[in-house]
Amino acid sequence: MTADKVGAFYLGFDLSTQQLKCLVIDQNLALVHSETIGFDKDLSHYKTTKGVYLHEDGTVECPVAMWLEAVDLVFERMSKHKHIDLSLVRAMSGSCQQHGSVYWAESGPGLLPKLDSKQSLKQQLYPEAFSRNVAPNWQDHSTGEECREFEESCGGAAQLAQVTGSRAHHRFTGPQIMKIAKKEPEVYRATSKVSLVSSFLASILAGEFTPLEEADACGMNLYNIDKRDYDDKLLRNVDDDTETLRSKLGGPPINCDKPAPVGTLSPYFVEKYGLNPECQIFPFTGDNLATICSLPLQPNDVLVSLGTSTTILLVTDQYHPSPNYHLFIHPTIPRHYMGMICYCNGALARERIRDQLSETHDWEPFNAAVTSTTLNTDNEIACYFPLGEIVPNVPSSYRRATFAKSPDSQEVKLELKDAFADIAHDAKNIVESQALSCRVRISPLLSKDCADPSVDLGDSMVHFDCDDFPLSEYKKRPRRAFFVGGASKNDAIVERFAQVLGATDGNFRLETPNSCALGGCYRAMWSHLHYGGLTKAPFDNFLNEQFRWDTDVQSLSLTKDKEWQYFNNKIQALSELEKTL
Ligand code: XUL
Repeated sequence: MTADKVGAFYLGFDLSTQQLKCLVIDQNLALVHSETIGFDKDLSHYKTTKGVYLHEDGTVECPVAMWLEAVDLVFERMSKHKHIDLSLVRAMSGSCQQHGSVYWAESGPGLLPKLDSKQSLKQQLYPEAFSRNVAPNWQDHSTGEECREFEESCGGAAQLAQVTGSRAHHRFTGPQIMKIAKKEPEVYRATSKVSLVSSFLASILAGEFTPLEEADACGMNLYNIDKRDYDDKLLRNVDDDTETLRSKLGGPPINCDKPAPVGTLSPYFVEKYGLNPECQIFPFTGDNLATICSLPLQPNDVLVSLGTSTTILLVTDQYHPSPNYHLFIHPTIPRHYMGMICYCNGALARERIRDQLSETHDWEPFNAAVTSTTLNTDNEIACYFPLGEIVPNVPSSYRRATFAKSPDSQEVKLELKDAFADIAHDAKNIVESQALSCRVRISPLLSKDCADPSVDLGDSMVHFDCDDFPLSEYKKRPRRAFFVGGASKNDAIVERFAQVLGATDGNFRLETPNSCALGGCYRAMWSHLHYGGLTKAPFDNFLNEQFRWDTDVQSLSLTKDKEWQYFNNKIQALSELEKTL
């Protein structure tokens, strides 16, 4: 495509909870090398458990020095491999655990440009550069009080979600900094700058303090997405002196609309590990945001992760926030957002029903029920939440019902049941209702032109979460659906999900062991080429063209219109059923 691509490497990091990973790709997006530092194993002297320290009061944190050691170690190991010439690395970017925060002392940022390659990062930065030795981790649960104050200051959960894209969450960085300002005032005073984990790693690599990246900054409950600026009302929860706090946050975040490097690689790494002094460092982002950059996801495409829990990531131009899910500014597509819908109940709930059908935990009877064309569940609807659910936000509950539409009105009448005719009905219903719940939450996040003109759903009002919409809102269909995670290997489950969601342009299945770091590689490569004028293609078009469709994804059968339409009839019933929870 360009001369620049000859012999080029791009690095993508993933600083996650349990490990630091670094992937090397070449100019054809082929994976050349992968290096992983496992925190518990490779840096066992920090005595972390799965990368963190867990405290009884719900505090969960990570030692910052461990991350510094990991960065040196990953380069040290990579520099020993003959097949990767690190001097060919043109650009780096990456992904980090979201919401975590690193606290720099007054002298910290000033030490970064002066690092001596004869010593280690830890020797030179730790502890002097930091006002706090540990970084709050996203699993922290200790900020209930702070979350309440954040929501009250804004008029409630829905209002906070409207401003920042999310309601208050324990792990979000605003409540976390607020807790430190309140409970450790001397630490807060001694803090000159706060980084997110993503901007911390970018700062280390660039050898200078780097502001927060805008997409990741949406995970703080502090950033006003509409105004694209920190929200003073929210900042005041942490510090009445909002100017001081803005300065601690390093000024305005890095705008994601156009790719620009935060700097070139620090001389420390150039001298120590033989990298190129012109290697560009592009902004790092959060892991979920990097995951959507690892796939050729275009607006109105959805990624369905069928893991222990079900998570949906999607690309949208619709800013339609909800207290039940998250919206972030998209890290690489201007004027777009990433929607993230996290369900608690996924595989576990399905497995309970599987085990009622098979003592040996065999999926066969379950799958046979899910794909059965003779098992009649047409007038059945059910919810299976062995764990409290986030979407809808309800305690642990089970509901089963049959429903009927009254002939003279559009109303749907439910009759609650203790059980269906047999457990096979539950198998079919759980997969369908999990998928239908996704469908109705995705709809308001799809562009208006995703509405299927061939169906008429009528205009009866339906309610989900904070939304009251006419049924016609749910005529929308995503463009493409990508399935990942353990249960995506189960044909029966994934096919049924695909039918309920009704993507118009294709269903795909793929494995994503490296998605976060790979998203970093792709962002580094595209940003480098775009910034250098070597491609004009927007990120999503670039990746669609370059993506290794032949090897990296499996195409599944296209959903037939009729298969999708079958579920139109169950939308009102699900809405009515959720009202009973
Ligand atoms: C997202 C979240 C987790 C972490 C995991 O809001 O908290 O997915 O990002 O690293």
